[in-house]
Amino acid sequence: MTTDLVPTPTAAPTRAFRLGIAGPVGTGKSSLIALLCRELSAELALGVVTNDIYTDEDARFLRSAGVLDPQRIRAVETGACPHTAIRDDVTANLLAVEDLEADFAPLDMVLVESGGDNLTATFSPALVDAQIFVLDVAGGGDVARKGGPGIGRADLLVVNKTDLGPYVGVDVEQMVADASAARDGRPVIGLSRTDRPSIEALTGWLRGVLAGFRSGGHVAVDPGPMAPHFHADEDHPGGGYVHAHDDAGSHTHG
Ligand SMILES: Nc1nc2c(ncn2[C@@H]2O[C@H](COP(=O)(O)OP(=O)(O)O)[C@@H](O)[C@H]2O)c(=O)[nH]1
Ligand SMILES: [Mg+2]
Repeated sequence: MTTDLVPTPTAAPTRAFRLGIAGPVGTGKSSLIALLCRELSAELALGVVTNDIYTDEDARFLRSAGVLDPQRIRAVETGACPHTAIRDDVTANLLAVEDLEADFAPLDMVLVESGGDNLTATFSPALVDAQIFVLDVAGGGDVARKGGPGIGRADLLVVNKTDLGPYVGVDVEQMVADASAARDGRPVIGLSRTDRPSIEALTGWLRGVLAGFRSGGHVAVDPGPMAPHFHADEDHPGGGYVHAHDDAGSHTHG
């Protein structure tokens, strides 16, 4: 008799589920986190980590929103290169997440907001178990089609502020369809804080992923590194540097 058919028991995860929220500035990441706290804090123990370049503005916004105990919202100040803190050197973020988990044990979920300085910034799977990439209709209907690692391969793409479609001349259905096509069937949700069914689609997706994580069946997927990009160089006006991230997460400044 062999034991080949005996399933290997999967250890239940002992830490909180970590969810990253990435996307350009102003697309509604902080608002989405506030929304999730409002919707889920009665059923889940939550914590939040924000990343800002020089300030703790996102953390202050979320604390003042009154959706979560302010102590459960921690800010990481990332310095000039915020995408680095969620992908290449995640130490400060991991410490913030682990501190929250220790201070408020047991937490069910920690939400991590990216600094949002670049359209193609993605989280490292070493920091988060799953990531949402947020676009908004005000950014234009073409953005979803243009793609990038987060748009193409994040666990969920949110096309936010669908209520603004008529005002900015964007066909929301078409934008969501273009986004779905760019993602090979990965999920896309058109979201507005004023559209109840869309909020339920978001929380439904999240409950599903969380259930998968708890049963040991969830696998963190890396959307891939961001595109090479250009930073204005403050120390050398008129200058700048190209900054690339390869698969190993190393930097080249040239
Ligand atoms: N019309 C509309 N505006 C929204 C929605 N969600 C967020 N916003 C607004 O978008 C702006 C940027 O939101 P914020 O969450 O700060 O974006 P972040 O920079 O990605 O964190 C704020 O003025 C929000 O009030 C939405 O569903 N509809
Ligand atoms: Mg924000």
